[in-house]
Parts: sequence; C-alpha cells; structure tokens
Amino acid sequence: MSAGKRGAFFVFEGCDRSGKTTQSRLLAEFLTSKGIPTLSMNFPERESSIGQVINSYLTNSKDLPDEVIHLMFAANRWEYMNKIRRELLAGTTLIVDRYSYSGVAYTMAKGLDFDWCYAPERGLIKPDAVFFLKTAPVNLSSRGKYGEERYEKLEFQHKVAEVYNRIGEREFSYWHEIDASQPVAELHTKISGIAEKLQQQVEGKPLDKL
Ligand code: T5A
Ligand code: NA
Repeated sequence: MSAGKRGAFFVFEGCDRSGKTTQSRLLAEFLTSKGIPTLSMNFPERESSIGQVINSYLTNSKDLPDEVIHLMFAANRWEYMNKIRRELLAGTTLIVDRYSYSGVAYTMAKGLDFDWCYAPERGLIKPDAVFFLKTAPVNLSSRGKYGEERYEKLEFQHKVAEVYNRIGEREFSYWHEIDASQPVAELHTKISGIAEKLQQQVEGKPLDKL
C-alpha cells in the first residue's frame, strides 16, 4: 500500500455531561463541510455483545467486580481496533467520544492503580489529538439527565476529574485541555481550529500505538 493519505484520529474526553457528544457532532459536521471523509464513534460501543453487558452495568441492572468491568471496557475498544485501523488507512478521519483515558480515569477513581488500569490499553491505536473538556463537576450536574447512570454522582465525578487532571499533567503532546464551561459555539471554534491544523499534519504520518 502506498504511504497515502490517512485519516486523523480525534478523541473527546471529560467527565459525564462535559459536552463531548455535542462537540463531536459539531466537529464531524465541520470536517465534512470541508470535504473530509469523517466517521463518528463512541465508547462504550453498546451494540456488541460486550457492549450490551457494559450497558446493563451502567444502567445498574447488572453488578460486576471493578476489575471485570474495567477489562470489558478495554475489550470493547479492542473489538473495534481492526475497523479503526481500516478506516484511518482508507483516509477516513475518526471522531471518537471517549477512549482509553476514560478507562483509566473511571477505574482509578475507584482506587485501582495506573499501571494495572493502563495495561489492557497498551497496543491500541494512539489518537492524534485528545480534546479534554475540563470543568469542575459541580458545573455539569445541572445539565440534562444527570444522575441516571451508575457514575453520575458528584462525589465520584470529583475523583474522576482529579485523575483526568493528573493524566493531563503528564503533558502528552497530543492532549488539548479545553475549558468546558464556555458556550458551545466558542468551544467548537477552538476545537475545530486545532483539528483543522492537525488534519493537515497527519498525512504520511504512520499510525502509532499506546
Ligand atoms: N466509562 C466509559 C468507563 O468507566 N470506562 C470506559 O472505558 C469508558 C469508555 C458512559 C459511562 O461509562 C464510563 C464513563 C461514563 O460514565 P457515556 O455514554 O459517554 O459514558 O456517558 P456521558 O459521558 O455521560 O455522555 P453524555 O452524552 O451524557 O455526556 P457528554 O457527551 O459529555 O455531553 P453532551 O454533549 O451530551 O451534553 C450534555 C448536556 O449538556 C448540554 C447539552 O445540551 C446536554 O444537555 N451542553 C452544554 N450546556 C452548557 N454549555 C455547554 N458548553 C454545553 N455543552 C453541552
Ligand atoms: Na453518562
């Protein structure tokens, strides 16, 4: 295969209700309007058999040990790795709502250590950029439908936010911290500006691994 034009791999991360879905949709619309083939995905991908177990865990109809659900979230990403690789190499830009950083942040918030949490994520395809929508969870709890799923409790979200901040402090070059308390349109302007620039830089750049 020629070292042709591959797609870019963009990920959104943040606490529950931080605006990831809204910004993913706007970014997909923006890139599509620029003529860039774009595909949106999200994790957990609740359609697969593993995804259905995750869904029953999140909606509180099923309990599982912390280690088991952690490995299921990771396995759910591995299930889609061939598809992700295929799409990126075919030139499609992927916009993915949550990825390995959610896996690490939500399980570390329960007290498990980084190395254990990160181990099953190793080898997954590395994003070109992570947009981390950052704000204090108290600013998010008033947003629509908060409190319905397992992790949507303020005390737990504080712990998740703390872990995300520590991940950010590792200063990954691809980690973009964005103040999520800004209006939707302002966030989109910032994110689309970064994405458009990166989109031009991934050409010829090989896929990397976590
Ligand atoms: N999880 C996930 C793990 O524990 N391990 C893992 O490995 C993975 C992948 C499900 C849960 O699973 C956990 C994390 C989660 O607890 P999910 O389905 O992605 O993950 O659930 P949420 O993160 O809660 O997704 P939501 O769709 O509910 O929230 P979003 O996408 O962050 O926010 P969005 O865009 O839907 O917006 C929420 C509300 O706020 C408004 C919107 O209109 C909407 O009402 N809003 C704003 N309001 C004011 N200002 C803004 N800038 C706004 N942007 C959006
Ligand atoms: Na949620």
